[in-house]
Amino acid sequence: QKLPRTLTRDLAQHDGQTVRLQGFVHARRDLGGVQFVVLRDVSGITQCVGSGLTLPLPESSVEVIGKVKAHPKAPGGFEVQVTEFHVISAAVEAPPLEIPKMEWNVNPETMLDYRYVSLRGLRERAALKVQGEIVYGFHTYLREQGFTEISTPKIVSAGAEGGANLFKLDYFGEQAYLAQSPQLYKQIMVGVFERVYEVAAVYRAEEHATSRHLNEYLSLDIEMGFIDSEEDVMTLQNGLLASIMERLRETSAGEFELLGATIPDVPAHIPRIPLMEARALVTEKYGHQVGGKDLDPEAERLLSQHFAETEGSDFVFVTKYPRAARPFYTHADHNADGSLNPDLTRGYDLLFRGIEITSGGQRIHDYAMLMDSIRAYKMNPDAMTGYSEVFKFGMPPHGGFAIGAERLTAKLLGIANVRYARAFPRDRNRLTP
Ligand code: AMO
Repeated sequence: QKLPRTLTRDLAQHDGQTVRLQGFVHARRDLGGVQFVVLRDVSGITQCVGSGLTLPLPESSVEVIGKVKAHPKAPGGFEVQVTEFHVISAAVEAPPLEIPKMEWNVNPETMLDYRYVSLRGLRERAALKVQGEIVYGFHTYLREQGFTEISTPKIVSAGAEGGANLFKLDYFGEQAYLAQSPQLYKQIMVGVFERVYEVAAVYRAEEHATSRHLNEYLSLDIEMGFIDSEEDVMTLQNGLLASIMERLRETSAGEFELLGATIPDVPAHIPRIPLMEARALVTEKYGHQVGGKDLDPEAERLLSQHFAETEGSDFVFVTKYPRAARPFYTHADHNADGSLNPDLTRGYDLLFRGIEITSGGQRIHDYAMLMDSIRAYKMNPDAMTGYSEVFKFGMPPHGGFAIGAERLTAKLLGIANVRYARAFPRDRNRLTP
């Protein structure tokens, strides 16, 4: 009778017993009379020691049967003394890089060129593991809050976030685009389920190669109806982030330790600051002149530094964006007397450890107001009817947000470039692997 497979992380439960392990040859050393194999499986690595073994090339998959023995210096505190060693699938050549010796920032382009195998590195895979837990936490919390998962088209006839950054494609002779965001569809779906979310890749033909932009990224989107204002959306996001961080504490402590990163505390009430005040603060306190209508990357960094120092928060909501810095669907803010302010919106961003990880806000739900906005933004109303018509049918006040999963993952783990928070990144120069 075959022994059941044991995972390397469970060796402590089998001290003194014979176990059967399967995994990859992470590292190996042949000292003549004795051979060492570091075996890597999904749960970690363990040192196996034997004699008379013919060691296959690194990354071969193997099976080891042997006795578990406490060994304080071995990874995990145990080693396996090999009695049987089988090669399951032999590597046919040495891997193009030494998996155990890879580090972030060491020859990053080479790491990406050989992503199919560099992903096997403990640090590389840790980032993706954490991202998987973030996504799982996103699903779990939102379902608890009455949200329904949706799936919207990624081949679309118009951009949702304005004309820039669109990938064009030929759709049977018609001009089509890859979706920049599920924005317009998730709004429509509020009319169906009231509270919806989507986890899916979106596409941006970003002009520049930066450490924060991908051409394909994972967007964690929500949209919710029957709100009073964008405050309700921020409150939901606050609770969601707290729940996700709680989940990471339960599931991913090892990954954070491996990467030398800490899981942030999410304040019960994440601080908020209106954009105009934020710009002024950065100039007055740090002498940084902010360009454009938004916050530039340096201003985001400084503003985050301010809230980390003064309020101990790694998160800050930047609220009340000017109209000129927001897409057409964004709801105007109200003046004190209840009238609409044409210059300010109910759009917000969320900064985390120095970078924008979210845009969100309240959307226009009134049909006439929406048509005015489409015209004011010089968009073609006839091209928008697949979206705008639904606003004739009782759309409630609603709002939502999107979190860029790679940005959140990278910032959580101290990874310098979002490309390493995606398994197979698409950037300006990269279409493979
Ligand atoms: P926005 O365009 O700000 O808003 O995108 C939302 C979030 O997505 C992430 N992000 C990116 N991540 C990696 N590479 C990129 N090129 C990239 N571009 C954006 C960021 C950003 O905060 N429809 C709105 C969201 C909403 O209001 O619901 C939208 O797409 O983390």
